[in-house]
Amino acid sequence: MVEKKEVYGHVLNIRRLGRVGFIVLRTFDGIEQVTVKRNIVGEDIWKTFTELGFEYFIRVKGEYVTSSIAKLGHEIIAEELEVIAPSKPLPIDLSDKVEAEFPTRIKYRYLDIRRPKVRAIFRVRSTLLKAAREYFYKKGFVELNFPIIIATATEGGANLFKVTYFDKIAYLAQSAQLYKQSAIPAFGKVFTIGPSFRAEKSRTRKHLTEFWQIDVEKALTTPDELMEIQFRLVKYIYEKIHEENENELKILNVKLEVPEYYHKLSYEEALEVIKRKGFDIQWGDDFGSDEERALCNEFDVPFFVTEFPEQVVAFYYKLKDEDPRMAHRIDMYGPGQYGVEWSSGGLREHDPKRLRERMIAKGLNPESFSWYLDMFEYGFPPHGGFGIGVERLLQTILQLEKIHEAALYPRTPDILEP
Ligand code: AMO
Repeated sequence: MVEKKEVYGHVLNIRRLGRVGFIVLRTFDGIEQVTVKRNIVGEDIWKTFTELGFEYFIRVKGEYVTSSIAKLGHEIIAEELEVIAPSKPLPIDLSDKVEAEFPTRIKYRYLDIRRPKVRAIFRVRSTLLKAAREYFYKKGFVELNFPIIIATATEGGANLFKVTYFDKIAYLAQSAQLYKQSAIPAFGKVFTIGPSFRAEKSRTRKHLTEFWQIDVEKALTTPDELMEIQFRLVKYIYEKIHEENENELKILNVKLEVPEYYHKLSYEEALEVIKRKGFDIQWGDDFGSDEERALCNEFDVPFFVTEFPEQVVAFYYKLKDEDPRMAHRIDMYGPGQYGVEWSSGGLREHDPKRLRERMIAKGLNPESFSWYLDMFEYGFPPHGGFGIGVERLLQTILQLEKIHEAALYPRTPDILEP
């Protein structure tokens, strides 16, 4: 029996050889090849074919046949062809053959996202988010949503975007930190996937001013458990992408290796590695971008750095009882050339008196955090958590040179539109 197929899609490529035409059509979920034969379609449809341009949105119907010439192994021999929506001439090439310069691609991002490569990145991002949700639901975590417009800093005083809030000043949340903690007495284990905003003029391969975090908080936890949860989560995400995005990984030329184990090193051990690589870094410094790059290049599986000096951690981290110079902060890193810091997290201080002291020591005004400090006065369980940067994780998984590629509409100090 002859199989007929009807498809809708955008014209990605057109070629004509005498009385035969070829269209590569980008459908919403793949690519189709169409052959138009003048003797089959007749004069009117042939004319429509000859007038087609790139990105015309068309409907095609015809016989669906296997073909030894067609790249995909099958093609549609058109019997009907209809233009649903024509397109202006394109300002950028959408075929993945000639990639426009980055600023031009961003200027026309609403067209750029139609490219197979870009589309593949966001299909993988969608799998990543779905897998993260699945993982936490299976483990009994409650998904919550926290406010984006807030009255105080969550990560310290700098890097805040101000918002006019009627007759007050409000800020865009730097993270869900204070709010995810506030949910601990009610739920015990929670997560949220939401946006974070940082007014940082960092023009690097790994900074955005708006990015998404997978934010997690759990009562009665330990540093080992936090590392285990993160590693299992990341492994699950890799596995799901491996299972569900074979086609996208092929388009992006990425060979995905699901990590089977992780490494763990102390802050001091990490310093040694960085120093060995020729960097002049002192105890008490946080890792700069180049130092972090050197560190990631040492590993081929994800790794954690544990226990950071007090001066480089936010006020809400718990200090070690036995050595208050050190805090229970744990960062997770992606390995290799595309490796970056994936997450920060750790145990939290839940003694309001000590929290108040930490705030003052870090130049914050405890009065601005009065509800946060007060909540710890009502039977607050010990707890900890972490926040994973979605774009950072995707950057490593898909071997993206710049984090900007992992955001549909990236926001940086230079990019506000579209
Ligand atoms: P931190 O500020 O380290 O910690 O952020 C957590 C993770 O978010 C990602 N990230 C970024 N991604 C892109 N652009 C940026 N400018 C940017 N800044 C951070 C990184 C980073 O590891 N509240 C804590 C987390 C916690 O302790 O639970 C926090 O926000 O992947």
